[in-house]
Amino acid sequence: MNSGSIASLAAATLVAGFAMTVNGATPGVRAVTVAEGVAMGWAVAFLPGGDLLVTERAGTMRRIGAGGALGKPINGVPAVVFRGQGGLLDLVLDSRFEANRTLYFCYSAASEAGDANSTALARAKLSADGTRLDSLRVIFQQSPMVDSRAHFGCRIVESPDGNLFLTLGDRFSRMQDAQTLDNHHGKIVRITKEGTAPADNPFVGKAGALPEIWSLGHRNLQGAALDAESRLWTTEHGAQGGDELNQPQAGLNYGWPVITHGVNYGGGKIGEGINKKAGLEQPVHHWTPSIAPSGLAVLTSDRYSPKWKNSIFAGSLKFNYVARLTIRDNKVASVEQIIDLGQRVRDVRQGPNGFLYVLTEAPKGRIVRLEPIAPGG
Ligand SMILES: [Ca+2]
Repeated sequence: MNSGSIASLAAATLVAGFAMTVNGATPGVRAVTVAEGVAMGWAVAFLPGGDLLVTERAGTMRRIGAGGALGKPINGVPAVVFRGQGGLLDLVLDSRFEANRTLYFCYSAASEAGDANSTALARAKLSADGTRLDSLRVIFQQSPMVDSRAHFGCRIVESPDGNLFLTLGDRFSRMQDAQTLDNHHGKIVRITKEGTAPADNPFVGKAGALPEIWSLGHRNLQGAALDAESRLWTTEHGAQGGDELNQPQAGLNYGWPVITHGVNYGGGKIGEGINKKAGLEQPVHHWTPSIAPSGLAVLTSDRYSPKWKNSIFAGSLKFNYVARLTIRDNKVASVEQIIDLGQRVRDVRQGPNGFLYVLTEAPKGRIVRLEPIAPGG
């Protein structure tokens, strides 16, 4: 027997191992470190061939090669507002990256005068040698810009129709804006890869409404992912309590700050202190107390227990764990904490190989791959 078939046999044994889950208990996972030393990382993306790209909030984007070595900062990243919660934030590759080398990233960008800022979405091409960004173009800028250090939102998702969803926070000081359509605060927008509003967006043609808006009434969304049926799921931070999982649909209002399951920091009700109202959507799930969710993935692979397939995985900044949620009839049927990483969890993604990857946020953060532990193994 050659070593290749021994490896195959070992892999087959591992698969058989976790398929034989005892008494229906959830098999555990272990965190295998892929890279360490990522400084306040925000997002991780997967290049063809197995390398990773990572963003660091201070404004650097790096390639991580086999063996976990962090590359030098990639040239051509625009200046970011590295202040408060701002900086270089999300990053995704175009679905046809292999052919077009295109990627999208979002960040907090300053106004020309430097007195205000907002979330910008840029498109660029990664050079063939991976050392620089070419053909950079800002395709969207959240409006209006305000002087705020907080609530940039900033998760990007490409849907199969080729449009991009971008989540946008309420900027903290402008929470009431989340209820009106004349601005991008507290919104999810849906745009083409050129930054224009698709003709079938819900508020196209409505007087006074910005045509990019997909949904409204959000606070600060830092998790977004599509499920196997290409439906968008998002998580957002509440105030004190009231973090939410939503499945945002075209034109609907998710309530902030009129309704919330949270309260102000230190106590005290928000607005009228109500958590439901006709015409405003309830979250699919809310966390009270807050977990501070960031990073979201819907598992579509068969790498783990069959029970995990189609589960939603959300990172917790506050408690350093990844939460697994199962959905039945569009309601959360179960929630569990699957792993404690000892550092704030900023991003959770499914890699092209089907494994879940987690990025922790720390001065020396890590990227880990979650691997199933075979019972007894
Ligand atoms: Ca809500």
